[in-house]
Amino acid sequence: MQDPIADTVLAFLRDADPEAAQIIADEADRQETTIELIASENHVSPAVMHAMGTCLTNKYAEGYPGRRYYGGCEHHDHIERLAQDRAKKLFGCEYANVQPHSGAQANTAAFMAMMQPGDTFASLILKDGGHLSHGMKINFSGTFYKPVHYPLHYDKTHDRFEQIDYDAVRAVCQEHKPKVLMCGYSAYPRVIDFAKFREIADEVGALVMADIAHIAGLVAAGVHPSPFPHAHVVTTTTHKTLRGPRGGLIMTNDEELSKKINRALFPGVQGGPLMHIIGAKAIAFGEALKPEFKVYQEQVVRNARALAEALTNHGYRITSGGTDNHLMLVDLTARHADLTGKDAEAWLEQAGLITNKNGIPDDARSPMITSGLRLGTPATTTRGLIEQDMVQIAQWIDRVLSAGLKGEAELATQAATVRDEVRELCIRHPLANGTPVMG
Ligand code: DSN
Repeated sequence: MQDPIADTVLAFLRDADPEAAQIIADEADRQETTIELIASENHVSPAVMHAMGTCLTNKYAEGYPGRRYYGGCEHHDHIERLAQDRAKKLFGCEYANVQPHSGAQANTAAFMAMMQPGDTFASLILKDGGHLSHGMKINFSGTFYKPVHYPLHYDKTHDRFEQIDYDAVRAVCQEHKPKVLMCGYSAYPRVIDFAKFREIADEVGALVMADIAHIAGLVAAGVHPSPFPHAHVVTTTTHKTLRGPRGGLIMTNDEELSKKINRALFPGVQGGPLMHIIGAKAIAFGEALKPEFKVYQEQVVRNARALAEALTNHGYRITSGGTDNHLMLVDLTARHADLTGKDAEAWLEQAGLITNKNGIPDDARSPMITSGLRLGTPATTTRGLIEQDMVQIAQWIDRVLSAGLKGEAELATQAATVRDEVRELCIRHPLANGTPVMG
């Protein structure tokens, strides 16, 4: 790890608590020597990493800057305002709440600000690329509110096959008259037409909520269209493409909604904010405002395209025919009818390629098995990998999966060989703990 502070921290922890230190060291080694292809993960910079380990964690700061329930919050007010100001500049909006502990908590507060329990909202169902907080039955969103779902286009002959079908969105909204129309997804590889969502919402008197957790970094860099000014409320996580600490963020241009959001989040959903995380958010937003961040995000998208194309050349099918953003869904059954996401995830992990199984649209298999893999390029790009490396990764993926289909012995041999090659690539592209080495 090219981060002397991390090494010093680990040495200190070895003295303080060798047992915990060893687990952390093992995880650092895992991250250093494997290729991270999970679309929602990234490697933060040393500055973001170490801000999380500062004295900001020692303080209760319930409330908001200038209106706290505890004394001694002067510096916490400053850091929270800094994070708010940078978030507003980054996304071009008027109000930002930087306190959500996570994207799901951000969504909970956004729902409470816009709806009463029992109200109807429209969203994409989890199995088609949505999120559990977009209406899953056992989640708060499906328990306390009434979700109705718009489908993807399932007609293979349609030019929007496996993409958002805006006519279907309109039909669902006209039938159910939702209070909120949600867009923004966890496994959707195409550009989202926020203006179209607003047009449909206006027709039925709904508010638009955009959950840009996955594409926030692309949006911040101008590599994906912005949900502003179309969405009434925008939620996101801060740790995916945005490459900040694990956490959430809520934004709006509407003053009344901003007051409702603030009340909903605290005291409605959360107590004391995680001020060390808010400090790290301020630093991450500062990094994202720099020109290098745009260069990084452009490479993320180029890498995703290169990986999708290379996998297609190996006989895999990329759902919707490709990707416009940082992720893709790979239909494994196009390569071999018996391939499942569950096996592929496990086999690839043996070779040091970290992925997650994921349902594909209209998947016949259960979420614990799946016919697909979700792959993303934010973390590999942070590591400094480029298009030619994506071609290599696609070849590794195919070698491992082809061997797995032949049997355990073939898999063990091939996975071990690929594991060595992966390790060698990782050594050539060490993690600077988030400092990207472009090109
Ligand atoms: N669990 C996240 C993901 O992997 O996409 C969504 O919150």
